[in-house]
Amino acid sequence: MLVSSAKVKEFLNSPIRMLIDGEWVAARSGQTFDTHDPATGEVLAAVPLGRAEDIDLAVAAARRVFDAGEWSAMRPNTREKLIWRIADLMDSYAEDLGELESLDNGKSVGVATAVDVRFAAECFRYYAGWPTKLTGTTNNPSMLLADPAQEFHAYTRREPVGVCGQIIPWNFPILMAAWKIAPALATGNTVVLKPAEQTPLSALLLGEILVEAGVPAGVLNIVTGDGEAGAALSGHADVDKVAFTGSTEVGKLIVDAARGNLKKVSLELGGKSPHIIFADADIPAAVAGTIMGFTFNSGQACEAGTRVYVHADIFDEFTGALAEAVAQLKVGPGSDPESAITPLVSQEQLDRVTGYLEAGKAAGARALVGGERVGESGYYVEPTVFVDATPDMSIVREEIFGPVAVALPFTDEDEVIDAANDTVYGLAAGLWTKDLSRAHRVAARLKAGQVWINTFHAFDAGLPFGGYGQSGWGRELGSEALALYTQVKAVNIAL
Ligand code: TXE
Repeated sequence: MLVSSAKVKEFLNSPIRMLIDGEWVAARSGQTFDTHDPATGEVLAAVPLGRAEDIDLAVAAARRVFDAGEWSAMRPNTREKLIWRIADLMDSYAEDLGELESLDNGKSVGVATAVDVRFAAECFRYYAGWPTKLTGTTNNPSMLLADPAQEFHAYTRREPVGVCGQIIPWNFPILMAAWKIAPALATGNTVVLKPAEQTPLSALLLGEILVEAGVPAGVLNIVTGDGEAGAALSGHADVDKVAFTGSTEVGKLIVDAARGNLKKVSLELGGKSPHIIFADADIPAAVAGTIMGFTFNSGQACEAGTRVYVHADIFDEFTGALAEAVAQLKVGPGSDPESAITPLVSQEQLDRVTGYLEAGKAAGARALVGGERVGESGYYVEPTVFVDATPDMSIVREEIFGPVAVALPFTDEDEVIDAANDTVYGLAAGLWTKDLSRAHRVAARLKAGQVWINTFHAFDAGLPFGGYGQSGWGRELGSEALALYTQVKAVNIAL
């Protein structure tokens, strides 16, 4: 394994530690687990295996600091400068963070640096603006039961929720950490973050950056570990809110675990997003957008556009051009700038995706391009487009989380809207057309938290993201995320 960043070399050559109450510590049990390089399957590092006892310590620290008001009562403009400093430090360490992300997750170094790390820094910068802008309202209550002569003055305050447990996945490790930490800190909460066991490293380097920026001890705690640590965090009686990104299956477990103290829950779960190509679309642009839609991050994106509905009049032309372009995509390691399709994150994910490829073929679908694993080492699969599929097949209904799409023909607008909405999910949708009226008409009828028109995967820190249906609860990013991390208090004074 070749590492060019001196910072990453030093990080990997030192014992990996978790961040609890401002200290870099091993797990209480002393146990570790291995994280792997997806390009080769080699062990990258041994990481502390945090368990319930470590979560307890982290929650106690976050609680103490929250209750002391050390963070929430900090002047908003001081908090703003501090969060902005995190973003600046991320920019200055972008290449180190990008390389570490690529090593741990498998994604391309260039993409990790230019997209994941940059967007993560932008997320901190966006939320740095909010502490100085959090306001309540003044109200004019009627108070029908009170003495008509009595006057009142009422107003609302926006207050932090408290200790936030945040559990994140492995597909965009540093970005998901930023989406969670930035709004929580901007609104005065304290945090216990549990990164995914496949990709725990970049969150720890981000933790170092927050410490360097001057975030006080105990405000951000990071406990590495697997689902056991996640379960301990989501079930913890002293955690006020849990934010989760991951599978719909685990999302339901989080809801169950949160019952004990009725902690607030926000969830960003799976998807099976429709991507609709109308007959009047700019075909070369739509082909490129479709490829981006299902292959970005090797398809390991919850919003991936994997159900490609193509108007029957252009179906053969479009899928022919799509297959030709997909066949040109280079499959290779994240360290090679030419690689368009990098390895999947783990052996488990490789097995899951190849299982779907086999299920698709067995059900009678045909791989127009791709359809196989690549090589014997590393977790690579070919980018794949299925045709001849029917709506009941697992490749049409279930989230595959690999570079796999299925193309299905349609003939009219109502029919394709019904097909697009025929899913338990509702995270995102895309459509390609030059007809402005149709674009808005269809966008309004798609049951998805995010609709892209003539583009796909276009994110902005100021635009809310989240799902309809079983894609989740609540919206991250934008001003909407403030609602996840604040409570509103009404204060009413008899004058
Ligand atoms: O996810 P898990 P997995 C989908 C995608 C993928 C599938 C499985 O389809 O193929 O999920 O991936 C923690 N209590 N997405 O198994 O298990 C776990 O440690 C609390 C979509 O990796 O949901 C990790 O930190 N936490 C998705 C996090 O949950 C628990 C991104 C996510 O892991 C837990 C990832 C428990 N009982 C996968 N069990 C998206 N929405 O982007 C595990 N965890």
